[in-house]
Formats: sequence, C-alpha cells, structure tokens
Amino acid sequence: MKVRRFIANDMQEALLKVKAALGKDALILHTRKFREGGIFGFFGRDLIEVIAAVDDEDSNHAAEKIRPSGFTSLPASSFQKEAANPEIRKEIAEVKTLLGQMIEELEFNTSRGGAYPKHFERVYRDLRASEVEEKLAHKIIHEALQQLQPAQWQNPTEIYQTLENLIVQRLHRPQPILFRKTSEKKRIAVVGPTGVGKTTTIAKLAAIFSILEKKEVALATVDTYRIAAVDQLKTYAEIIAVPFEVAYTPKELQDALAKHENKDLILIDTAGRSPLNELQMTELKAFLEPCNKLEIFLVLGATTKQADLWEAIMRFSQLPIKNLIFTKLDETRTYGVILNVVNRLRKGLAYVTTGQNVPDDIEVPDPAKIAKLILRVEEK
Ligand SMILES: Nc1nc2c(ncn2[C@@H]2O[C@H](COP(=O)(O)OP(=O)(O)OP(=O)(O)O)[C@@H](O)[C@H]2O)c(=O)[nH]1
Ligand SMILES: [Mg+2]
Repeated sequence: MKVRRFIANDMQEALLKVKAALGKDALILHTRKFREGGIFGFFGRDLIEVIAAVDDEDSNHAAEKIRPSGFTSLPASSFQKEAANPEIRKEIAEVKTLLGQMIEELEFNTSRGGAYPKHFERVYRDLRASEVEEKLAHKIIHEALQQLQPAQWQNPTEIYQTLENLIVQRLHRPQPILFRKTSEKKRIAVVGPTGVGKTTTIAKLAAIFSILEKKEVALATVDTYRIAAVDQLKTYAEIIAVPFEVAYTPKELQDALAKHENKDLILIDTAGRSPLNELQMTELKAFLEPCNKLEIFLVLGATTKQADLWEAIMRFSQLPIKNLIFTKLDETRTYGVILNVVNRLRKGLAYVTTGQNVPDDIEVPDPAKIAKLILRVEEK
C-alpha cells in the first residue's frame, strides 16, 4: 500500500492530484483545511491537505472504499476480513499502525494551531529562528514532506538530511576567485554598504593570493572620502608587500589598471555607500563601468537586518553584481539571511568571513556547513 500527502488550493484540485499520482482507486484517508502565510490571519491562503493511499496489489477493492473527509477510525477492519493472505494482513497491520501515528501527530499539531507533523514543526521553528523567510521556510518543508515517505516523517536523521540537501541546492555552488589558466587575469571590485568589511576582506584576499597562491597582486582604492580609508588599505598593502594605487577620478582608475595590466589579480576597494544615496551610486558607476572585464562582488553583512539587506541589494543591483560575499558570520547565529539572499538573487556566494584577523578569517563557503547552521543541527 502506497500512502501519500497532497497539498492543493481546493478539494477539486486535491482530488485531481490524488488521481494523477495514485489512480482512480485511491483511498482518501484524511482531509484538512489549513492556512498558510499571512499576518494575524490576513493575506494568507487556505490550502487543503489530503492524505491518500492506494493498494498496489488490489486497486479494485480500494475503489469501493473511498471515504469522505474527517477520517477518524482506520479502514482496516473490512480489508482484514477480505484479506485472507497472511502477508497482506501483516502489511495492512503495519499501515494501520503508521497511519495511526500520522493522524495522532496531525491531530496534535492541528489542536495547537500547528500545520506540520511533529519533527517538521520543530524544523519550522528553527528555520524561522535562523531568520529564514516565512514563505521560503514553508517551501523547504513542503518539499521535504513530499520527498520523504510518511514512514520517514518519524525519523529525524532522514528529515534533517533531506532538509540539508534542499538548503544546499538553494545555496548553489560556491564561486570563489578561480584562475582556470595560469595566464588568466582577474580584476575584482568590492562594493557594499558602509562598514560591512570591504577593506578587510580585500586585505585577506590580497594576502591569500599573493603569499599563499603566489599570484602577482595589486591593490587600488577609489575610496578617497576619508584619509583614514586610504591609509587603512595602504598599510595592508605595505605589510603584504603588493603595489597600491589611489584613484581620485575614473580616469586615474583606468590608468592604475593599465599600469598593472600584467598583474594576475587587481583588487579594487570602494567607499562604503549608503544604499539610500543615489548620487554616491552614480559616482560609483562612473568609476566602475568603464573597467574592462571587471567582476563586481557585493559585500553584505550577515548581521544586517533583512529589510536593510534588501534595500542595499536593490540599490547595488544597478551595478552588474557577479558574486556575493557575506561578512561577520562570527557575530550572528541567524544565518538564514544568507539563504534568503542567495535563493532570491541566484548569485553565487564567493566567500564568507568569520572575524577580523587578516588573512585567516575568510573561507570559501561550505554549503553543507551553512545548511547545518541554519538548521541548528549542532544545538540538537
Ligand atoms: N567580527 C567581524 N568583524 C569584521 C569582519 N570583517 C570586517 N570586520 C570588522 O568590521 C569593521 C569594518 O571593516 P572595514 O573593512 O573597514 O569595512 P568597510 O566595508 O571597508 O567600511 P567602509 O570602507 O567604511 O565602508 C572593522 O572593525 C573590521 O575589523 C568579520 O568577518 N567579522
Ligand atoms: Mg573600507
């Protein structure tokens, strides 16, 4: 016997889904209306949940037993009379136990206003505690419920593995700076809101590529608004022993790029822009747009409020953003914002940074590790 759960907008759609998946002989075991999303009961949408089963072996018998909603007692007794075969009786008894557990869980959750079987309720709470957006959290759980057989709904290991995979898929493959050929040249500018860690991240990357990867690196900055900003990167350039250029105009940036055209990697620092300041964005574009083969990385803080992140993303998207860097992962436990952003923008995550130490506190993101953090697996 095959048991499956279906979610639909109305009963007609649910029955069509059941019929398409399990055939016309499917047995409706349970139906329930529930509300998804919304605020204080508004703006959400009503959905129908149907649990249906079909007897693989003997679908004709099942056809006679389609039941209406509100299933409370299990339909095993009439089956059992008909099923003289001990194998079938055993199978029916197993299904009966399983369905009993499922219904118990669903009733338990419904009575306290929840919508998911027990373990999934917990997952939902954890995803929301990690600040995964409500709609995305529901979506991930629905996908997990559909991927898993109802028998697996009781198994936290399988549930968490499925959820981890679903999150990993959404985080996409990491996209660090990669030299495919030794002759390849990379020109990378980092942009982002004020104080997220752009300059520190550039220093980390410069040290890694120059010292560890033995690449020819140059640094340039167009952040000339504060003397301290120039000094900050200049100091790093001196420590790492790489050339450093300051560009006060777009033309000077072009000159700096031309001067270092043989370098493998040129990293360009920019001033922290208030995403709300349109004039600053226009200036930034004037510097970066003329640059040939420039890759722009948007740096975002994992500690930034989700609403402010969307605002920054909207403004910086005026530039052709290639990849993302998330900083300050060491200062938060709500890693869901990373998933929200990567999932919505469909941009690769190039690096994550985890502290102030140059160059140690930077990593190529490990999607499985981030997924575990979002699911709060370590805390279990
Ligand atoms: N905890 C923590 N602090 C970081 C991280 N990255 C950078 N910082 C700190 O954040 C502060 C700002 O870093 P900067 O690199 O100057 O930031 P910025 O984006 O260049 O700032 P502006 O140029 O002013 O826009 C510094 O104190 C850094 O040490 C990180 O991953 N974790
Ligand atoms: Mg800076």
